[in-house]
Amino acid sequence: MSDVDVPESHPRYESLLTRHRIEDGVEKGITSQQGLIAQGRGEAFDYLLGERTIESADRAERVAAAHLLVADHSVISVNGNVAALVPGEIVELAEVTGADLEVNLFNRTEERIEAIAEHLREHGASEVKGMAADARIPGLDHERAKVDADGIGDADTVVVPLEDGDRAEALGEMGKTEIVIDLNPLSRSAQVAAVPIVDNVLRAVPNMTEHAQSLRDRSTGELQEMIDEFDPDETLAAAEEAIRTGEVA
Ligand code: PTJ
Repeated sequence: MSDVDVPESHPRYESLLTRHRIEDGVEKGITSQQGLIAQGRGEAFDYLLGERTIESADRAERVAAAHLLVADHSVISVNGNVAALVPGEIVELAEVTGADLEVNLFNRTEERIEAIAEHLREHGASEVKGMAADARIPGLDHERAKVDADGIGDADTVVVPLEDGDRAEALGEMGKTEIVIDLNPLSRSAQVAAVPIVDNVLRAVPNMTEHAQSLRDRSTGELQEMIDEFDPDETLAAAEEAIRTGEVA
């Protein structure tokens, strides 16, 4: 079934379209089979959040944009779900903030790395890292630990959407500033992030780009002040509250 088979009047139109994008991703060899399960998990949390960007997530997205603008070297990590859902949007975020793009997979295969890199290039990326895999994240088993020495290995700030908890923790231990996008505020990835963004990657990525565009002319001092004022625990608590009460927090 293709995108056009979903009637726009369907109450869950967006959600069904998203499922098809993930399905297409699996068919193209971009997304892993486990990506389908991850999508279902994400959908459940998105439903509880009212399928909207809550205020605390919008604030986190603004601070994330500030981080990307002040970073010496920022890298956006791309996995099979992100590549299927927001390929053009992630390329645009990288362009606007000067971040590198690196394919970094949980279920790593060389074929999938290459297919994702090609998919990103088709969406306008000029350079995609992740093929060299000449550095390792300490404390992780072999495949998940592979990163590029001049990419995530060297970065001071990393955006990790839909990340696995162990790797998120290990990246944090390397002293990197981690921006995590995850609809589950209780996930370990969100809990260890300097900036947890509890929002759907579909909404979070374009919103981060918009914030980056509007913050571009701010001084480093102003951006740093915004960063210093941010409290990740408050953001997570607000997301939990929104899920429990249905109130915009
Ligand atoms: O492409 P690979 O091999 O790197 O694999 C990617 C997945 C996502 C399959 C892998 O990292 C994985 O298994 O992840 P988990 O452990 O299932 O965690 C995924 C997290 O992302 C869960 O907490 C979901 O709630 C969340 N999530 C799923 N879809 C979205 C999402 N968060 C934001 N936006 C989404 N669209």
